[in-house]
Amino acid sequence: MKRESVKVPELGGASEVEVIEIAVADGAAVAIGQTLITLESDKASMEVPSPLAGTVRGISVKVGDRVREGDEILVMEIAGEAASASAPPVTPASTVTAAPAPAPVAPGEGPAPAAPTAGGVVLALRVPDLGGADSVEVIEISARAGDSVTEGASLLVLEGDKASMEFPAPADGTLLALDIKVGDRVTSGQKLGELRTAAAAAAAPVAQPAAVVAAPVAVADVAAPAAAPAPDVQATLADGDAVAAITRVFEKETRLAAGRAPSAAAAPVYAGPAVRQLAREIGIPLDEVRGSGPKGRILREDLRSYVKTRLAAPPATALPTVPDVDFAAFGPIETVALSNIQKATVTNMSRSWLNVPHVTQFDYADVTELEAFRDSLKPEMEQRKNKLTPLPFLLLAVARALREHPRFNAALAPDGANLVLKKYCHVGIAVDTPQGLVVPVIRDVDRKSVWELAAEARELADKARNRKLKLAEMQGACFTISSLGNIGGEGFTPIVNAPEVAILGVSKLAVRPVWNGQEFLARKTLPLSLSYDHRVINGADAGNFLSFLVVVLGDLRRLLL
Ligand code: CAO
Repeated sequence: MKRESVKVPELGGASEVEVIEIAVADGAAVAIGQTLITLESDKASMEVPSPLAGTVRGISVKVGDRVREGDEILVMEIAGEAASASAPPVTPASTVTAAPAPAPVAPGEGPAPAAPTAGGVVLALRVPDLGGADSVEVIEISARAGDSVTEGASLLVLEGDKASMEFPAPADGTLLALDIKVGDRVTSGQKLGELRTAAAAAAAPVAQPAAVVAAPVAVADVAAPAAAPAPDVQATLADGDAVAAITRVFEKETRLAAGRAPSAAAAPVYAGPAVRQLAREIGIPLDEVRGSGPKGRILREDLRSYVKTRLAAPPATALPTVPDVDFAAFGPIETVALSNIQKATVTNMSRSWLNVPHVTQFDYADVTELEAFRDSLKPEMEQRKNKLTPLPFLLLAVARALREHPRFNAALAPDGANLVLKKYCHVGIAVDTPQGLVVPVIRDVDRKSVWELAAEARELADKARNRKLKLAEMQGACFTISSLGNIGGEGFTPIVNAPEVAILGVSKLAVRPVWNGQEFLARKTLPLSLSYDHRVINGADAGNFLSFLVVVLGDLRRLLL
């Protein structure tokens, strides 16, 4: 194992810069080229890539430190062959290349001179020397043809693999054309557009931008008068090697998302190349991110917070939320925590209600004969110590109805293209408990006697109230019965327990007048309400299913057929 000290590279003229971001942690494994820290001067920032592959063993700087060329950034531990192979490049291989000496454009080079205009001269805007990179990508465009721009205002941002640079307007004037779009790759010297300088600017040479070190400036071909050499400042954007170019993206930059019209109201965005690249990869519009770094600079953490907040927020298509009312403003209140079951009910009911198009069908079953039969069984109930309420009869009738109407014993496949038909018959019964609503499931209802069903319903209901139900005893239902018969009411609209497709609501049995064609008879009638998923079940199906139940409950002998 060998330890190497990684130092601040040449700063291209700046004497002292601030550490604004530390991108690695002590103990972290880093690869060659991976960003270690970001440095920032008054107007530029620079990422310092690692010249070595190894493990960080002690970081010598902290955010806010001001450092100079040669100051130690961190110590790196390099394993085995890598250590000897790396032949201590104590100073990172990365350097910052200062702007080379201006190379005036010779008269006659570039586009044909245009006639002087009353408004000034026409400058051809060209991609500067890319310092060896074949091409760079246009990642932002901040102005469009027709815009009045001031000297130094960002027109667009170019980015290579490791650095980005702003392309500022070389003079005050009007942008005549910008013949590129976000995503285009451009090469050194490529013409990007034209700018007509303001009258005052035309008279004097185009002012040189106040680039700190390597701020790129368009190679401006002065179209007219051709005799005067065009002011020409080239910058280097090193790309694809270990050089990290200074970027001017921190200067007053009006950043606009791709395709959006420039707006005077757009806020400046301050972010380093790595943050910009990450933002672009994830699709985060940087102008929506609040920067928490120095001078409002956007850090990686800010991107994380932005994503977290967006994930937590309801989607744009979400239903309007119920207003959050301060009830205490209207009188005394007490807030009671929901049980886990009640919280699950909140979710389940919302899910079913929002996903299932509900329709509810109502009818009355004449259960006069059933009740007489049930009465006649009272001695046997006592003997068996097993009480028969209407519920086990309803379970039997439902099992038969499900067999006769298989679409009710089904589930809509998540793709919405298939119906899963179930060949078993498990029925859930809604049980009210102090902790909330629970739905235990009686399995194979079609294979059990009314005595077995009564006993099992009671046992499951007791378990539910005593919180003894196992998860398996609440799973696998094909259909649910929700009975409010012992409580009251003439009818209600139960919510389908999705992915089941129907639920039977049972209300209070009562003696009601029934017209038999000649006279009203006093009959014991049971109100039934069948809610169903209208995606799967048609109204006619539901009418048939409920009529079948009514007929069977009216004459239990039909269960034999
Ligand atoms: N009409 C009139 N009386 C009825 C009736 C009906 N539809 N259904 C039951 N009853 C009677 C029973 O016969 C019994 O009377 P007796 O004590 O005189 O014999 C009494 O009401 C109580 O019955 P029960 O509730 O003990 O038994 P059950 O089989 O009807 O119900 C169960 C079992 C688990 C459904 C029930 O205990 C329960 O929890 N009910 C609450 C239902 C509920 O919360 N539903 C949720 C609706 S929200 O979707």
